[in-house]
Amino acid sequence: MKSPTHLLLPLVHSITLLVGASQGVRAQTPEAASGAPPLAAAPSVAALSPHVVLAASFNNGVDAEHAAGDGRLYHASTAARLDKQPGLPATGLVQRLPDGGRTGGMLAFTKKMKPVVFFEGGPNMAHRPSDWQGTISFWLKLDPDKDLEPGYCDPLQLVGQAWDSGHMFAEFSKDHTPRRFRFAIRPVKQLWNPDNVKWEDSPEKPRLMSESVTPPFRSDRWTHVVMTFTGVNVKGKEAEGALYLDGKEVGRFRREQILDWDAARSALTIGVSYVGGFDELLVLNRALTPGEVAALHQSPDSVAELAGK
Ligand SMILES: [Ca+2]
Repeated sequence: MKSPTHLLLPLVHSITLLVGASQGVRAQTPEAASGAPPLAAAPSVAALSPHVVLAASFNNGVDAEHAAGDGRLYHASTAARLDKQPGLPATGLVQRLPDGGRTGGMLAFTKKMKPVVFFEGGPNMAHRPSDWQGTISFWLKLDPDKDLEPGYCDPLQLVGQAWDSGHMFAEFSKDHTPRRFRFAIRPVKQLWNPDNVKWEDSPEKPRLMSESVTPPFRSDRWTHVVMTFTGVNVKGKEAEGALYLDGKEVGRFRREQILDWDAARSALTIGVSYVGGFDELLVLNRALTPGEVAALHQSPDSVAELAGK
């Protein structure tokens, strides 16, 4: 039996196509042109569709609707990911709920836990050993200061075969009230932290991350997170990262970024030490512009619009 949400996905895509077609007609008819909405000038979210490499709505299951590689969601007992199994951990500490998401179903993380939940990396994050760029988009629902347990929390990470090989992450800080929210890219450890300085004390931080000191997360609504990056893995040249919350740019950071990865062992981990709702994950193979991020934020269902093909 098909769920209503399942039926809706192609419908939404069809509407998108019809809107696009009607805009084409409108441009040729004077009476319609006078009533053309200002939206006509905004970047088209549907046009980004060819750039999607991973899309997961969690509406009909935990696996991705669209994936350039293996679209199954996995879990493993530790961050080393040596014993991966499909699906969510049997402990039930993270569950897929059939509704309550930003659209349809969602993942609900109820307690800080040791097992990690992840999609495989490589093609699912359009990994490139040189001049890598991309965009990660997802939605969170929580009150960080009430819901999170002590310690750092990374709702999303891009990791290689080992943490010290370089990584990217979205992070709630651990010692601030309110908790700060960050997007960081850190290259191989010897390049940024050979003396093993604590992260909060690192003089490199401004070049490695952007942060919001008063992020807008709330338990009664969904907040949109977008992280973009360009120029990663280019020797002698600065890469750039950017963080957006609810469609607005928080900040940018620049530094040479060399991540020494075995791409076959890379992963996109979800909900590390996280407690709250997670929904609508999209990964694209290029960095979106601020205008495209704003358009994506306005999309009522970004996964259906971009991956409902
Ligand atoms: Ca959903």
